[in-house]
Amino acid sequence: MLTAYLLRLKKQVNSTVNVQKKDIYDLRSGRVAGSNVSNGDKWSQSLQSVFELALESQGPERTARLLEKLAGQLRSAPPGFNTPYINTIPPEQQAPFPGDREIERRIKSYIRWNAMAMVVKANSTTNVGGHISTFASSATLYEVAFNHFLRGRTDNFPGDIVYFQGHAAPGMYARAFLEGRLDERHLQNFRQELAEGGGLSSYPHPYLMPEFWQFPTVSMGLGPILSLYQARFNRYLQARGLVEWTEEPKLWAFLGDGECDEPETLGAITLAARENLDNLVWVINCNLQRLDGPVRGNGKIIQELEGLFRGAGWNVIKVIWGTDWDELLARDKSGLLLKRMEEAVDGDYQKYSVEPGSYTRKHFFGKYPELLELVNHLTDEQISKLLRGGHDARKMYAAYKTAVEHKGQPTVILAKTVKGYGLGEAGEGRNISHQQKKMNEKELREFRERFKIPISDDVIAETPFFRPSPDSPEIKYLLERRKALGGFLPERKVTAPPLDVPKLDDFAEFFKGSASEASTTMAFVRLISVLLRSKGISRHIVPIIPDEARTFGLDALFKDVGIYSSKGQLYDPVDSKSLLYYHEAKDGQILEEGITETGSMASFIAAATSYATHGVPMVPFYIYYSMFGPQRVGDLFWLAGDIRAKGFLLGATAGRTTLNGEGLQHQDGHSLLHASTVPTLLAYDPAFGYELAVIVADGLRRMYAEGENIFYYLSLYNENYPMPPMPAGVEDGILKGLYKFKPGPELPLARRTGEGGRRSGEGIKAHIFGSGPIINSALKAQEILAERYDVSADIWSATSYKLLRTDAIRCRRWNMLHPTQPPKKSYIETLLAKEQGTFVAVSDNIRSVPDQIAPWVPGGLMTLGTDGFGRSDTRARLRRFFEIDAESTVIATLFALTEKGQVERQMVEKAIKDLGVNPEKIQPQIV
Ligand SMILES: Cc1ncc(C[n+]2csc(CCOP(=O)(O)OP(=O)(O)O)c2C)c(N)n1
Ligand SMILES: [Mg+2]
Repeated sequence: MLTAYLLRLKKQVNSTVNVQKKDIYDLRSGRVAGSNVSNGDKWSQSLQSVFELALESQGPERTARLLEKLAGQLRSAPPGFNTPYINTIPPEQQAPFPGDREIERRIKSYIRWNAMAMVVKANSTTNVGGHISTFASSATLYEVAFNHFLRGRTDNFPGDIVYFQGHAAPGMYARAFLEGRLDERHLQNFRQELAEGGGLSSYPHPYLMPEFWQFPTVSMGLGPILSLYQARFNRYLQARGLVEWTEEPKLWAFLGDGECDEPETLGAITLAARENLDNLVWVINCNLQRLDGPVRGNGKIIQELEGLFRGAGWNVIKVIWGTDWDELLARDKSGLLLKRMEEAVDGDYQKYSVEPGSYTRKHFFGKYPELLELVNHLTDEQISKLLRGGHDARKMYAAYKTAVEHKGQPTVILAKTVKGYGLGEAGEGRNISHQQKKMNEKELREFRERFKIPISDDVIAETPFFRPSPDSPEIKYLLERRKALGGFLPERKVTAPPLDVPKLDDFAEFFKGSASEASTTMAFVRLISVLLRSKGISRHIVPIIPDEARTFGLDALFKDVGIYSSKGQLYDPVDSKSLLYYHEAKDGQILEEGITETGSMASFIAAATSYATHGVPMVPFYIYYSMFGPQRVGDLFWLAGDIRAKGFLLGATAGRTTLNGEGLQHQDGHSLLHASTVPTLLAYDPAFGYELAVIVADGLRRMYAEGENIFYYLSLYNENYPMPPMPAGVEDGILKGLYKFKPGPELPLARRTGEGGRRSGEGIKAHIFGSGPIINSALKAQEILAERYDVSADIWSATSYKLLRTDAIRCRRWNMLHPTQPPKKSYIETLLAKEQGTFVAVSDNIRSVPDQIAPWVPGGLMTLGTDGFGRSDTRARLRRFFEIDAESTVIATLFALTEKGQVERQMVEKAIKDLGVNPEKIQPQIV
């Protein structure tokens, strides 16, 4: 049947034009050559009539199947979404290059040289590392963008948002050097930030270079996913009327082809198509190599990516071949050149970039005699210099122009390059290219010749930096281009005004407490609704949820502030009649991300940096299952610190025993420890609603009124208990991490003496630190200790072990470095100095969380925690299992007292029996 169709097709088509395979490729790729326009038209008409014929006789379904089969046969690649292995933009449709190619080439060469010199120099005297080959392959991608597309910030334009490939950082520094923004000393100190006078950070780190870098990228995959959610966040800000732009900024993400193996890179690309993010352009530097070797030696990374992106709904522009190939392709009437291009795999192409032209002649063109003839007029040298698309400014310009003008879809540009381009034997196309950091004198000379750098023989071995004088045509041109495009990039400027944050009094309702039982999650839901009504900041609040609103009781917000949807709500929700219906709106305030903690973190980061990116401070509250926080997306937590994020992360359903029933994969007892590792993250574990309110109020003040570059992590729990009123004067302690919540009873001196009891004549004192809902274990233990064992235990609420620890470390360090001056005392030391007795901490987290402060607790700290895997069971049984319930806390306190000699060991044994604890029960932790 298919053959019959093809025959009919051929007959039809032959009646209008002469069928050639290349024409089929042209049609397939949408290429309609200028000179072939009429041919193309005829082709199109002919195919149209065949199509109509088929429809008429076979019906739509059968026709669709036949066409699909036919299309599959025409593709040499496996069925999918591929076009032929040629440039997407045919030469006739290529926008002319508007710049001065010669000057731009020279500028690019100087940047290449300085980027290389920076790394070589640093590694001649140190071992600090650096990369030459990434930027060497992408210099043209960046230079065309810098000279013609990337727009800087002006008074009425926020600037394009650009994610630079981390390993290409030397190129960005080298450009800033020519621009006069960095001087020789900076370049000299590349990767030597602690050198005198400062240096340059290895990669884009806003924390380290806050006036230069905006977006950290070097952990592969994070730049790409940030860019997706940032592009959507830009639309969110617009839709909510928080920004007004005469022109919309574009987002550009430059990334590596190897980086596309990261699930973070490709895992969320459908979002951009679904949201019609035509403000987004990805430029993938397809140098066919990653660190160890080829990305897809046996296949073609460009084709693989094309299929994926097209399938995901993106506009794909392939820039594979440089201008030199246009003429060869035009002369290739048989389609054989294209066939050969499609046959060769990336491993072959890598080899062609390493071997001399004679090799390519023999092995690439030589496979078919007709192709050898096609390049007869070229010398081996000329063949070796046939450019790949990503090294051709004209091709890249045309691609960028098409990309920025494209409407309705995001665009990805797949640019084929050579890794280590220009390094010659020092690394061009070699598998060792990524790690190359040194060049010998011969290699330096060759590099200099190839790029015509005016550096003389007598100094070349020192790899001096080269910067033409400020009135040279190159510098003038470069500065004029940046001026025309609005200013320099990258550049980070913070212009956000402070926010009118609510005062502590505005949270008065939380300080009164409530007799009815509530969880800290419920307290948070109440708190966010207060904030959403607080005039000064309500519009700036961004609630972010990964499909868990109902779990946390946040679905109440759906109706009130709406879920952001660029399309509004095109349907009548099934629950439209209910009070809390699923309400999507174009100006919705909630970001309901679906089941993606990675995407939600990317949204959090976009909102948390809006103060710097857009000059509009936003206050994200991202609430999620705490187990799927730093454990799942820890690298993004780390990045949030680097990027100077501000906002609140709320790890809900926290606690290895408080989240009962769910078991090992859900019950979190360690995210507080993870969170404690991020330097700018304040990690809190509040027990009561008023603590939560005090912490959030102070956080708002510090971040949004005082402008501090910090962010917050708070554990939230789902256990209900009465929320007590706030004791007087505890605000400072809440914020610093520890305060006395409930003093123990005044006990008479020993009532019992002798065997099995306490030692006579001593008032026995203990202190129990509790946090989160486990403070209730401590409170109950307080009663048992007093009633049954005559021990008076003070109960403390430990809101932040991390903050207590960092403060203590700070003081001790100062004392060490100022040994003869009066020593400073940390908060915890001062607080506990007055206290007698033994100290115990009980937590729903692993012991390492409270252990953080052990060195500063007088007489040491006995810690109880939830080390080990969780189990699904009831809270009571789980707490006994992990030995953090009231009874276990009593036993631990008594035991701690025996270590001080205040209680006889028999008393502990008795308590174990009295309280029904099995001393032979299994220990939860396993190794
Ligand atoms: C998450 C992560 N894993 C590993 C690395 C180490 N690494 C740095 S560069 C690189 C290879 C990059 O290859 P590609 O993305 O193709 O970049 P290019 O070829 O342009 O240098 C690797 C594995 C990293 N930076 N981040
Ligand atoms: Mg690569």
